[in-house]
Amino acid sequence: MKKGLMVLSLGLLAASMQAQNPIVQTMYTADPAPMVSGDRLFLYTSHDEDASTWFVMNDWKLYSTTDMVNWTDHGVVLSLKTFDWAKSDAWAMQCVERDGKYYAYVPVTMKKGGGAIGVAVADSPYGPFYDPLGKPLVSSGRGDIDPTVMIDDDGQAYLYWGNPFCYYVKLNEDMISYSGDIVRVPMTEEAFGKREGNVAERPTRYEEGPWLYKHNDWYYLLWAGGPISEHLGYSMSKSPTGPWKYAGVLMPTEGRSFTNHPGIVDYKGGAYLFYHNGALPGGSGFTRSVAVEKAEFNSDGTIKPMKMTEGIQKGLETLNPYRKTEAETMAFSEGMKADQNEEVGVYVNAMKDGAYIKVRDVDFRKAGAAKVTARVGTTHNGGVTLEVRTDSPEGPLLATLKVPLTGWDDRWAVVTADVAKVSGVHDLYFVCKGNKPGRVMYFDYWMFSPANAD
Ligand code: FUB
Repeated sequence: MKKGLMVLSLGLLAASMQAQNPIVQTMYTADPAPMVSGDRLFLYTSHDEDASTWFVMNDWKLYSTTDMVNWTDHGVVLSLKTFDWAKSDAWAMQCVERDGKYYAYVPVTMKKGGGAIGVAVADSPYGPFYDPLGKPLVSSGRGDIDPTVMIDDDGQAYLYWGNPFCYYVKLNEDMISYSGDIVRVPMTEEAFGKREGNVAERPTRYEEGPWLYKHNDWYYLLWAGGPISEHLGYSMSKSPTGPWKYAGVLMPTEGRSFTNHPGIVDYKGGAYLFYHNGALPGGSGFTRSVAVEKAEFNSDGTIKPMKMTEGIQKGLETLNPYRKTEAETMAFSEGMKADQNEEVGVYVNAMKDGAYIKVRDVDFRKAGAAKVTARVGTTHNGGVTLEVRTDSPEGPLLATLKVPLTGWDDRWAVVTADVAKVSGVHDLYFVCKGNKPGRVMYFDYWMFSPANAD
C-alpha cells in the first residue's frame, strides 16, 4: 500500500507561518472525535482517501497532543476490517474510556446492506481494537450514523446518533449493550431551531453529527446543521435526555466542505471545539481536514460563536528535544505525506525539494545541543540532505544531515551531525533537500543530545 505517495499536490500549500489549522496536513481527515485520557488529548478522525470524489472512507486514524500545537500521528487504529460484517463507509466515530478500557463507536454500511453502529474495545487508546459482539450494536434501519457517547457523573452512559433524526439510548455498564427503547428526540424548532427554506422532512436545523457533552451543570448537544452547506449549531439542557433548547449557531458555514462535524472536549483548563473543512490544497467536501478552536463560555452557559481561524497560537508546554521525537509529531508541514509500515510504524515522506516539518516551542535550554540524530532514508543516490533550522524554513541553520541511499522505506539509516550554537525556545524546522523528481526522502524520528547539563 502506497497511498501516501498518491496525488495530493501539497506543493501548492502556501501556508502562513502562523497556521496551526488544519491540524493534519499529511493526509485528509474528517469527523474529529476528541477524548482526554491521562494528561493527553487524543483525537480520532475518519479518513478521506486522496483524490476522492465521494465519501471513500475505509479506516479511522488517531492523533494526540499534550500542548495543543504539536500533534503526533499514531496511524490507523481501526478499519472496516475490524468488523467482519462491515462493508464500507467508515464514517464519524467516537471513542470513550471507562474503567481503563476504550470503547470506539463507529458507523458503517453492512455487507448485507444498510447502515449500522458497531462498537470495538481496546485496553489502550492506541488499540488494538477488537469487535466483542461480531455484529452491530445498533441497526435500526433509520439513519444509523454519527454515534456520540457520554458517560454522566452518575455512571450512566448515553449513545446519541442519527441523520435526519436524532436518537438516543441508554448504554449498559458493559458499554457494548443497551437497555430500554431507542428514543427519537422530538425534532422541534424549540430543540433545534427553524431551518431556512421549506424542507418537509427536515423542518429543523438538525442535520447529523450529534456530539453530547457536559460542561459545569449544562448538557450540550452539538450538531451539524442544515441546509447544506452545513453550519454547526447546538442545543442545551439540564438533563442528558432533554428536553433540548436550541442555543444558536456555533460556527457558521464556511471552509470549502459541504459537511461539518463538531467534537468538543475540556482539556487542561480550557475547552476546545474540533470541526472539519476543506482547507488543504485539493480540499473539498470529500477531501476534508480537521481543525480546532478554543471555545469560550458566557456566564449563562452558552458558548461564544466561533469562526474558522488559523488555530491555537499559544502552546500549553514546551517540547524537550533531548527525547526521541517522531517525525510525525508536528505543528505544521508542507509537502509531506504520512504513511506507515511494519518496520518503523508511522513515518513521513518528503514529496518535493524543500518539504518541511515545523515543530513548535522546542526548548534547547541554556546550554544548547551538541549533536542531532535522525532515522532517515532515500531511494536517491546522493544529493539528499535534511537541514535542521530554527524559526523559519530559511532560518538559522543548526545542522545538515546527509541522507544515504537506503533503498525502499523498509530500509533505514540512523545519521548524526554536529549542531551550531543554539539555546532557549525555538520553533524547529526539518527541511528536506534533494533535486531529483519524486519522493525526496522518508523520515522516522529525530533527537538532540545536550551540549552540557544546565
Ligand atoms: O464523514 C462522513 C459523514 O459526513 C459523517 O458521518 C457526517 O457527519 C459528515 O461529516
